[in-house]
Amino acid sequence: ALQGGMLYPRESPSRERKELDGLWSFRADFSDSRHQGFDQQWYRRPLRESGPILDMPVPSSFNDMGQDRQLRDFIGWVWYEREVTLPQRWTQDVSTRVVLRIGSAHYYAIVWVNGVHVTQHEGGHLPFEADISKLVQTGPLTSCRITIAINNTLTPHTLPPGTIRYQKDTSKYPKGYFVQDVNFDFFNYAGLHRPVLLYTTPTTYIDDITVTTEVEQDTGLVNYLIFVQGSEHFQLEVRLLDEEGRVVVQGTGNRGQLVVPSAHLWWPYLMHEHPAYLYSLEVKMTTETAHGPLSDFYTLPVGIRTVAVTKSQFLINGQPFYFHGVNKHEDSDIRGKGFDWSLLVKDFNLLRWLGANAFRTSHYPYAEEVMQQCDRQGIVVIDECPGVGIVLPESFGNESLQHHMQVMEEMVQRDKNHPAVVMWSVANEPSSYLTPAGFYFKTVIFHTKTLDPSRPVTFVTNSNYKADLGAPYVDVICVNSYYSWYHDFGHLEVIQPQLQTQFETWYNTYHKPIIQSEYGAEAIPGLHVDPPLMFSEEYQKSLLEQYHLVLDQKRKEYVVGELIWNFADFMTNQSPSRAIGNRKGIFTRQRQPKSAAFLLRERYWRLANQT
Ligand code: BDP
Repeated sequence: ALQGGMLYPRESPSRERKELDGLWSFRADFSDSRHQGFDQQWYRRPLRESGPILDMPVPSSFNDMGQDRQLRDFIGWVWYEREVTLPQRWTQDVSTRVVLRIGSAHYYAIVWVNGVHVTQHEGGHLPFEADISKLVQTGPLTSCRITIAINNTLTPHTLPPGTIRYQKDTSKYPKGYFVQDVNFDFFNYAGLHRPVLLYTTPTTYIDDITVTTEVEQDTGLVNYLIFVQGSEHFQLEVRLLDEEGRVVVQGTGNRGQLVVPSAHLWWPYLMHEHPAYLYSLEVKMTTETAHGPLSDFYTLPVGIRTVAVTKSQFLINGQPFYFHGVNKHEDSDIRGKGFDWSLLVKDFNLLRWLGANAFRTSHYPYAEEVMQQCDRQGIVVIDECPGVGIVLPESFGNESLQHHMQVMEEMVQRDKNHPAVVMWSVANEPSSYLTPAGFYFKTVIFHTKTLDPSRPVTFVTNSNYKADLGAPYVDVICVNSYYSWYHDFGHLEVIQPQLQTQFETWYNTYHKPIIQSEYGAEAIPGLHVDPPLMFSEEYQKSLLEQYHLVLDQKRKEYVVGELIWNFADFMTNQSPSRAIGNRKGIFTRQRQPKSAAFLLRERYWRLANQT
């Protein structure tokens, strides 16, 4: 299992934050060897001394920043660097611990501080940190230089997987030509995609908190487990505060159960007049050191709610929950997959306008700031790991499996305390019919359930119900289908019989609730054709209408959700079937509605008022 916690860095009386977002120095290694940065040790001195540098905003993908096609499609090492001035109290006080935290770096990252290697990390969608106290607390130093080398290359054993394909025939390709092949449908944006920051804790500190909740009649039970690092001897006090700031219950020790009479439950948005109720768990650690007493404070938002799955229902707080929502991507103009507050607020406003009560983090965990917003607004999340495009046989081997389990550990570690997260998804559309897929998914799903026994686990399938070797292990069947889009092009009349068959065959085989986890059609905004033809706004709308007829029948039985593909248009690799990205958004990439958005809006509000 993982060493150490991954609590979101919050300010408190014992903790400070220093955001490192803004302009960093940047250089892509275009050398023939693609390895010049390491050969010349670019981390040893300021990056500008190594050659020409660019300004690069953080957080952002680097790809769309310039007018340079080579940088947009760059594969290999890029270097980021930032000089930081530190407050004296961070560098002089030996009871202060200074931590560098990187929200995400896609895909593989190596980090140096003042030329000294401090950490490395594999995986483009989860945070990692390094304790840099020793480095910044030696000598009269007031500044430090942070260097991060990032490589976006994907291999059959990365998550998501990919393959580098060389073309050596010089009669057809220029010297050194190679491409990155992937089996997923979004552009492999890269860079420092999420906030980078420094934060402090005392040297004895609250390292991790795990909260799970139960409900008995109208009493809420909050189970907590706290890990402290830095000392064996400490006291812990916990207080649970309501939204008015009143203490409702207190406890002591590193584990316990807080009993909350007449608890306000965390309800999904639209399911209750006061949804998304959040308590605050205030944790206080005190210890004695050679220099006197030391305290650490951390406050964690807590939602009291339960999740359960029956043969035909998904229950939140014991009530049947129907997912009516979207699949998203972290994607927008210019910044690519870079986190952006304006985009966050706009997207959540659009979700509410739509009447969406849920989304899936297709196809990788999203920024922590997004998850916090879901907790606050009562938007239910299916939290998906970057297991997308697992289709080649070599991606089902032991090396891939070990890494997949490591990613699940990091993801559960990061997201376990979010009440909005109601289910883990370990993959999207793998070749789950291949022989090794049975053992592979059994192992990953079992591992995830061990890490977090409190939530159901699924993966999203597009295999045939008979051939799927992973389906026996999931709690909820999530199926993607594109009737009258990728099959029987233009024939909307096939949707009803095919969708009906889909639901009945899956249900009769597994007797588990089903979510239509993707369906949709492309529409180029402004293209109008009636009677509807593919790629027109009318076709997208008509296709959804046909799906809805069957969904309305089956949701009375065992279908527990529908998630449109996709919330917004998004960038993909170039191909003859993608006209500047995937156009299955009901909003454009700029977040303007297509006709289908109004149809879904009417539907989602109607569904909300029925439950
Ligand atoms: C599904 C994938 C999704 C694609 C979508 C599509 O899960 O990532 O973008 O199809 O082709 O197969 O639009």
